[in-house]
Amino acid sequence: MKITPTIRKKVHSLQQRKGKVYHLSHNDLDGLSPIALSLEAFPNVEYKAVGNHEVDKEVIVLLEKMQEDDLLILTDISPSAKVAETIEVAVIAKLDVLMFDHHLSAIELNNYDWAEVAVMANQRFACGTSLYADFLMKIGVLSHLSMQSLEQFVENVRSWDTWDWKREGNVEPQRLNNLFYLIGFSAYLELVRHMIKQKRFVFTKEFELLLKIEEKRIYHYLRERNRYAQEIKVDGKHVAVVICEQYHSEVGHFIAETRDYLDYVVLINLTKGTLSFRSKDDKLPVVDIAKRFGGGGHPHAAGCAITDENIQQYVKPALNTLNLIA
Ligand SMILES: [Mn+2]
Repeated sequence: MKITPTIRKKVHSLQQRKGKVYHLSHNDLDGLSPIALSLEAFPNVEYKAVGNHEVDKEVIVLLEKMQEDDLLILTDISPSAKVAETIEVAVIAKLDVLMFDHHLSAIELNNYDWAEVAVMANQRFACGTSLYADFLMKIGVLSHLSMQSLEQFVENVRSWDTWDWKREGNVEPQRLNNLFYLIGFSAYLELVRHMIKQKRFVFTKEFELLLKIEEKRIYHYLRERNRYAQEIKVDGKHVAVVICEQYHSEVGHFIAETRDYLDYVVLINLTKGTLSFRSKDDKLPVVDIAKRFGGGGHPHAAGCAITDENIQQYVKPALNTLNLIA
């Protein structure tokens, strides 16, 4: 994001409590982490973390609520082409919006001045948090934090979200994500805001114990989900489908690794009404399938809402686990 005098002026007036920051972000680790940074950078922040299919609706609500002094920040998510056009109209009519995303499916939004979509930055995979942190640091609103701790934190999130941790054999990012799931949104925000003010980004003994227990539980959950995964054929592709209400990235990865012959894996979250598609780097890009159902994401990690069409294709076969239980 190019830091223009207009952006500088806006940030300065927001820091003087003139106007409000509305921060809409993704509801995962890479979505919550930018919110923690906003809460440190600005005195008046209203935030919401949502799933990909809720972005359009929420953006419209916020644009209607916003006043000229306010700023809308989007991180790790992007609106549809249609709602992006609605944002552009609002921006021309004097509302301020900034968006930071790293999903390839949003790359065309770079045509708008208010959007920065980068899959890579500084010769590495980028994430929503790293792009937003770079912006906030450049503009100088995080100088009260410990730079060493902040960098460690952002790198953990980046490494987690891009799977670099797996390639580099670093377990710290995974542990941060485990803790996030364990303690929930608000406790995570509180913890992160505390930790980025410490000299280094390290967990207390209590959190270490919690993590140890959770790691054991995840170990069993992955194996259990793999056991329940049903293999089906969809359009000639070999697919595994399974109901999965938590740790869907890990479950998807685990099943794809264990059953190397699969083209892709579908994780079904019935509570949230979503499908997550996962495939290994050398396999079919699943983002095209997600897009067909109105979703989006990365080439090998994508998602969409459950619809009448995909319920027949993916959800029904996953419920057919009686043969396993018997
Ligand atoms: Mn992300």
